[in-house]
Amino acid sequence: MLHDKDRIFTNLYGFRDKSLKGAQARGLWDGTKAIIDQGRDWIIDQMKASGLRGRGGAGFPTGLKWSFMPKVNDGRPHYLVVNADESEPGTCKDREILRNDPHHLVEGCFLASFAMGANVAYIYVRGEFIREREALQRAIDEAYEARLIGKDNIHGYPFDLYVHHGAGAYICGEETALLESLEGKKGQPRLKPPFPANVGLWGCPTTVNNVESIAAAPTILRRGGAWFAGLGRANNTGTKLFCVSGHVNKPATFEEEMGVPFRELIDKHCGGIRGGWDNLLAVIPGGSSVPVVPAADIVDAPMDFDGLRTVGSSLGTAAVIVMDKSTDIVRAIARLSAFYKHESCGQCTPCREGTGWMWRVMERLVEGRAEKAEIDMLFQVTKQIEGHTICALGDAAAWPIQGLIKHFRPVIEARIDAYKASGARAAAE
Ligand code: L3W
Ligand code: SF4
Repeated sequence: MLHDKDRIFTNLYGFRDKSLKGAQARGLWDGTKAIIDQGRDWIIDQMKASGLRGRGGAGFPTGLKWSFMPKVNDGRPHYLVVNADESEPGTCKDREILRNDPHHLVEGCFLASFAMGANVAYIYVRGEFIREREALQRAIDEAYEARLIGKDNIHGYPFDLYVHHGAGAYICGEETALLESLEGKKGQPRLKPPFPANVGLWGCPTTVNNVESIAAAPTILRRGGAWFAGLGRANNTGTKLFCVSGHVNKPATFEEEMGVPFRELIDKHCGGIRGGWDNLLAVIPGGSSVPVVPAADIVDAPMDFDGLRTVGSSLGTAAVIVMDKSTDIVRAIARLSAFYKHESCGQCTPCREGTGWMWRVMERLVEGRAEKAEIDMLFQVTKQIEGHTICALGDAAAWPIQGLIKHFRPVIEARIDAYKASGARAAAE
C-alpha cells in the first residue's frame, strides 16, 4: 500500500497551487541542472534501474525504449513525442496530470529529451481535451518565461516544446497513426518495423511515450531508480495511476503501488462494490481493450502486469471498469464492439470487415437472435483477426469478445434458448 511520502503526483485533484510556483514548492524543477549534468547514459541507466514500464497500455520498459535512440548523430534530428491522446474507454488518468499537475510532464519532457538527444518535443493532446490543453499550455508558457526551457534556457540545453491538438480519432492514440497525424496526414497506423526509434516523425529517430511515463521521470531521477524499483515487485515496479469506473461506491482516479490486490484497491479507494462484494459480476481491469475477468478470478488478483496475466487479462492503462450483477454483460461487450467498428481506420481487411461483422453478431446475441453454433464461429473470427492486422486495434476488438465467450458462454446460450422459446410461444398462441 502506498505511503504519502512515495506519491509522485501530489496535486492530482488540483487542490493545491497548479502554477509553476506551486509545482516548485512541491519539488519540481529543483536541481534539474544537476540531473542533466550527470549525463545521458546516467539518466537512461536510472530509468532502466527503476523498472518503469510504459503506462500507455503495452508496458514496454521505458529506459530500454529510450536506449533505442541512435547514439551516433547521422544528421537527422531526434524527437520526443508524448501521447496525450487518452481515448481508451474507461481511461481518465492522463487528463488529471494535464490539468492539475502539468509541470511533472513539462519537466519530464525536458529531461527525457535531453537523455535522447532531442531538442524538440511534441505533446499530442486528445481533441476533446480543451481545458487540459489550456492548462498544459499555461505550464509550458510559465516554463518558457522562467527560462527553464527554450532555446536559451538556464540549464544550457536548447529545448522547445509544442502542443499539438488532435481532432478526436481514437486511432491517433496508436503511436504511428499519431505520428502520421502530427505530420499533417490522415491518422493511419504504419507497419512496424521500422519502429519509431529508427524511423519516426518525418523519418527521424523518435520516441513516443505515454503522458504518465514521462511525468513520472523527474521524480524517479530525483529519488533514484532504486527507490522506484523498491515499490511494487520485480517486473512490476513503482506506483501507478488507476482510474476506477462503474459499479463501485466512489469511482475515482488515484495513485497506488503496483500489485495491490483488487479487493484492497476497491475497498481503500472506492468505498467497495455497489451492493457489496457478493454483487460483483465482472471486471475489465485495463481499459476496454483487455479481456473481461469474472468476479471469482479477480478479487485476489494483484493489480499489475503479471498478476492480471495470470487471470487471463492485462493491466493495460489500469482503467478498471467494474460491473455488478445488474449489468447485461453481453450488451456491455456489444457496446465495445460498436466502438471498435466505429474507430477502425479501415486499412486492413480483417479489422475493417471483422469489426463490423463481430458487432452485427454481437447485436443479435444481445437479443438471443442467433444459433448456438454462431458462438464458436464468432470465437473463430476473433482468432482470425487477432495478430493479423497492422495495429493492435484488431486485437483490442477481438479480446473482449474472447473473454465474454470464455467466461459467460452460459449467459449467451440461455439468451438464445429464451429467444427461441419466446418464438415458439408466439407461434403457439
Ligand atoms: C524498438 C523494438 N521499439 C516495441 C516499442 C513500440 C512501442 C512500444 C510498445 O500498443 C497497447 C495496445 C493497446 N524496437 C520494439 C520497440 N517497441 N518493440 O515499444 O509496443 P507494442 O507494439 O507492444 O504496443 P503498442 O502498439 O504501442 C499499445 C493497449 O496498449 N491499450 C491502450 C490503448 C489506449 C491508450 C490511451 O488511450 N491512452 O493507451 C490498452 O490495453 O490495445 O495493445 O512504442 O514502438 N524491437
Ligand atoms: Fe486500421 Fe484496424 Fe488495421 Fe489498425 S488494425 S491499421 S485500426 S484497419
